[in-house]
Amino acid sequence: MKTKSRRKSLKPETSRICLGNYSLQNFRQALFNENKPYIKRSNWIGRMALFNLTVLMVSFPFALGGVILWLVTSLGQESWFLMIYKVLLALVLVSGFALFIILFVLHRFLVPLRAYHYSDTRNAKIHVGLTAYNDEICIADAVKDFKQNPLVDRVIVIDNNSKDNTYGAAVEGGTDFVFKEYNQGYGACCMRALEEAAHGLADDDIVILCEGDMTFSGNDISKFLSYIENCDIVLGTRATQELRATNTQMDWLINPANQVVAKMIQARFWGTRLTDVGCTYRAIRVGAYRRLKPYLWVRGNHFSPHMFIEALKMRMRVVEIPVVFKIRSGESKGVGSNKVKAARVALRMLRLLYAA
Ligand SMILES: Nc1nc2c(ncn2[C@@H]2O[C@H](COP(=O)(O)OP(=O)(O)OP(=O)(O)O)[C@@H](O)[C@H]2O)c(=O)[nH]1
Ligand SMILES: [Mg+2]
Repeated sequence: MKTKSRRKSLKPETSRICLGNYSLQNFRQALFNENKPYIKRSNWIGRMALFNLTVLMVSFPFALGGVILWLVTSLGQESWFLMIYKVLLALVLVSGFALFIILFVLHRFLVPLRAYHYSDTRNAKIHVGLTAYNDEICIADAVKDFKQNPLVDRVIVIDNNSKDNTYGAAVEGGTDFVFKEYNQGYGACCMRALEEAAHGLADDDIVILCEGDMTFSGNDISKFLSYIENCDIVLGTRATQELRATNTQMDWLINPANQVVAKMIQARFWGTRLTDVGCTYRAIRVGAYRRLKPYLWVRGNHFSPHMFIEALKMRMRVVEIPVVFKIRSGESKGVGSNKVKAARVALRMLRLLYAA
């Protein structure tokens, strides 16, 4: 029989929340209800911030272009040019100032900060859900990588209509369950992985979502656990260069593009630091997943930000941590190899953000 090693809590005893006669679940519900009146207000303030950031991002390059034209051509003598230039300059100054006021004054005084929260994870069960699509070449190694971690109770693989022997390879790798997901798409596969991994778990248990392509490391689970003591969702970020192999999909274009979209989401949901929008590797408390589940619907490649945008709309505590990111084994089906596909996915992510 498998024995699970006991993790040492990283927090001193004094930092525990005293629950008295209340269950942890009641306490969580109380925190959620406490946030409820501010959900609407923080969403409106966030939309105003995003609007001003958009105006700033669009007008700034034009204003810069205007300065260059003014310096190197004789357009500075034309009254129509000066008029356009003044409008652009006004847009930059007004939107920049408004953004500053919204984020650092309005937000600070109209939306209360989320209270510090701690809940023990020592007795939490941990189930890992791995996505797989024609990943015969790597899924067995990915399963073994997570199974070798003594903190993990169960590894589940979701086979998304693979044409190769992904199913057999997952079984060979020692997975506890393999499920077939017939709705095609990265998002559909992730949603099924979350659902199957959460099955039979209590609200305080933890589900880890990851890709079965060996880009991530099973050893990183302890990092997620250190932070999930204090929040509902821990997202991985692949933006930390020191933890990333060279020649991964996070190249000269994907990495900065990810960071720009992440910062736009950060402005919209001020208070949560974000640097990556496409990292599948994440941990979520099962209770938080159950609250979030009715709002998850994206089946495509833009599922990753969709999940945390919905969580942030509900004012869940979301923390991002650096994770190891390696070169993919096997063929890339996502944005890794195709910049046109990457641009399409980025536009869908932005559409989600503006609709939020
Ligand atoms: N793209 C894609 N991925 C799917 C699908 N169904 C499941 N997946 C899984 O979702 C994960 C993401 O796909 P990847 O091919 O790794 O794409 P990526 O992560 O954007 O890029 P690379 O890691 O560089 O290949 C992998 O684990 C896939 O096996 C699907 O229909 N399309
Ligand atoms: Mg991948």
